[in-house]
Formats: sequence, C-alpha cells, structure tokens
Amino acid sequence: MKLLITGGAGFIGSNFILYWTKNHPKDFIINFDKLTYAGNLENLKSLEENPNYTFIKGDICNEQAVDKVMRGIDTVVHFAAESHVDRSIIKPSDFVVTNVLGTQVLLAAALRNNVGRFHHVSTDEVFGSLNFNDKSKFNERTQYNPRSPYSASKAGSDHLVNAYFHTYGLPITITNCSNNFGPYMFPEKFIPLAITNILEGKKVPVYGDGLYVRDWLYVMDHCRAIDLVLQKGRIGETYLVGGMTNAVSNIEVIKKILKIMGKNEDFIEHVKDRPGHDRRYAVDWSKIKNELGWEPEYSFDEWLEKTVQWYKENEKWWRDVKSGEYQTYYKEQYGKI
Ligand code: NAD
Ligand code: TDX
Repeated sequence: MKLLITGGAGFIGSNFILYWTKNHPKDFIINFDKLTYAGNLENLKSLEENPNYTFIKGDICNEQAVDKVMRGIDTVVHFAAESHVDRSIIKPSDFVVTNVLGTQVLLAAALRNNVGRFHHVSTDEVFGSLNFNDKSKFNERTQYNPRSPYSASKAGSDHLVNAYFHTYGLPITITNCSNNFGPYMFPEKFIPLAITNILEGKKVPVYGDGLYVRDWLYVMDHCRAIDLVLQKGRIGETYLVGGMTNAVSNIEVIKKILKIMGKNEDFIEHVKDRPGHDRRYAVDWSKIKNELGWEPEYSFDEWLEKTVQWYKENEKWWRDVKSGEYQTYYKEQYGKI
C-alpha cells in the first residue's frame, strides 16, 4: 500500500509515521509537508535510510504540487494544519487558508486521482465547550459549535470532507480526537511548554483560573485509533477518539508535572486568560470501542512521567525549536514571563 501523509513533520504526523513504519513495514510512505515553524524533520531522522519512506516539501494549498504527489496513492492521512489556538487568535487568516482551502485542494486531487481512502484527522474542539461541573461528553451526534478561529477552520474542513463523500462519493473517514501529548510536541502547547519552561528554570503561564479541562490522550493511542479506522472503519463515518482522564484541570496537570520534576508550586504563574477559552472538553469514545475495539491503553500519569523524561533526554531538540521565531511568538503571547 502507498500512503500519503500530509503534515508528517509535525507532532502527531511524525509519531504516526514512526508508528506506521514499525507496524506496517512493507507499506510505502510519502510525507508531504510545508515545514512551517511546526514542522521538524529531526523527528524522522531514524527513517532517513528507509527505502520505503520519502519526504517531499510542499504546500497543501498548491494544486499542482498536490496533484503530482497524489498520483498512485492508495490512502491519504491528512494531518497538515495550523494547529495552535493562540496563534489562530493572533492571525486567523493562516488557519482559513491552510485548514479550509488546503483541505479542499487535497480532496479535489484525491477525487481526480481515484484515491481509495481519504482519512481526515480532526479535533474535538469543533464541538465547542462543555460546562465545568456537568458530566456531559461529546459524541458523534453532538452539534458543531466551534468558538476559536482554529476550531472554526477545522470545522470547515470537516464539513468539506463530508461534502466530498456525499456529493462526489469520495471514500472518506474522519476522526475527531481530544488533546494529545507525548514526544515531539511543539512547546507552544501547554504540556511541553510547562516541561521545557521548568527545565529552563522559568515559570509556567497558566491562563485564568486554570480550571479548564482537557481529555488528554497519549499520542500513540491516537495513532492506533487512526490505524483501526483505516483497516476497519466504515466509509463516510466519523469516529470520536478520547482519553481516560477524568476531569483533570490544567492546574492539576501542572501540579502533576511539578511533582514529577521535584519542583514546588512557585513555578505557577496565573496570566491573562485566553479569549473565548473553552472550559471543558470530554469525549465519549464508545462508538470506536464498540465498532472497532479501540480504547486508550496508555495511562495519563504514567505516560506524563515518560513524556517529562523524553524532554529531559532530548534537550537539543527542544532548545533548537525554542530558538528563533519561537522567541518572537513567546514575547508577543506572554510578555516578560
Ligand atoms: P503540528 O502543528 O505539530 O503539525 C502540523 C504540521 O503540518 C507541521 O509539520 C507543518 O509544517 C505542516 N503544515 C502546516 N501547514 C501546511 C501546509 N500548508 N502544507 C503542508 N504542510 C503543512 O500539529 P499536530 O499537533 O501534529 O496536529 C496534527 C493534526 O491533528 C492537525 O490537523 C490537528 O488539527 C489535529 N489534532 C491535533 C491534536 C493535538 O492535541 N495536537 C488533537 C486532535 C487533532
Ligand atoms: O500557556 C498556556 N497556558 C495555559 O493555561 C497554554 C499554551 C495553554 N494553556 C491552557 C489552555 C488550554 O485550556 O492549557 C490547555 C491546553 O492548551 P493547548 O495546549 O494550547 O491546547 P488546546 O487549546 O486545548 O488545543 C489542543 O488540543 C486540541 C491542540 O492545540 C489542538 O491542535 C487540538 O486540536
């Protein structure tokens, strides 16, 4: 089988390529990535000599480049996106272009080239925000209600993917997953930002009261869910994928990280809240469990500790990433802290 992975140099895409080459070593993989600030080929250094893996630098908005790379592809797994909520508040237009237009360009090329499956990787954020105190969860029937430019652009991409199924019969599947964590996660996101700031002796910015809840999932569980959907998922269907945490707030996450790292709570700095900050996400993943037998395997506490260890052992990786453009972004986002 020949797979086209878009955004394979990013956090989840690179973990997925590492997962796939290990579990399906005979398959051919093309990684098509623009290498924005978030793309990093260091993540895939171990595959440089692998004859079944090819990297092509390119933009999913470029019709010609996309059409060329799509020839002979059996399966597309589409990760490429602008993915950070705070950056979407600073510059929403980048999110509309990449996430909405880029997805449409890929869909059109997949249709022209008779691709056997187009799998779209999306987020639980398209469903909006749940209340802190109730017990409700998102499921496949939850109405879309995106509230940030990022989630609105991802919602737009989901709608286009579904439209290509209903209108043109393109064989698609979609997964909407909760917050991932693990190796190679860009340190603009909360968990790697916290770990690397603490390693640098800096405080950790916690937005508002810190009582915001995410349904954390270790990245390899997400990769395995996508694998199962590709093997056994029903065409035209959406599957929600989520974690096994039970209402762990940001403040609890940071306290866990501080405990693992043997530091006290002086490292916590409450800062101005994110505008439109979604209070709580929680995912009911019973459909993918009942239909495909998937459930999360990696416990949050154990794999958070392993993730801290990974950042400790890969200091050069995150120090390189935190230099250059990152510094400008950090100053704009957090000021002096
Ligand atoms: P990331 O920001 O780490 O990586 C995105 C990758 O896409 C980068 O390698 C970047 O260079 C590439 N890219 C960006 N614009 C491109 C373009 N125009 N053409 C080609 N490549 C381009 O993102 P991530 O956290 O790995 O997320 C991957 C996907 O998973 C995204 O679609 C995101 O919405 C979704 N998702 C992420 C999470 C999460 O917790 N991180 C959870 C659920 C879903
Ligand atoms: O400095 C920070 N301080 C803080 O309190 C940052 C960066 C975040 N936070 C909070 C905001 C959220 O409540 O931590 C929580 C997690 O924030 P992010 O890591 O930015 O993730 P989130 O906004 O929840 O979105 C993520 O999960 C879903 C990914 O960035 C998306 O790509 C994915 O779709």
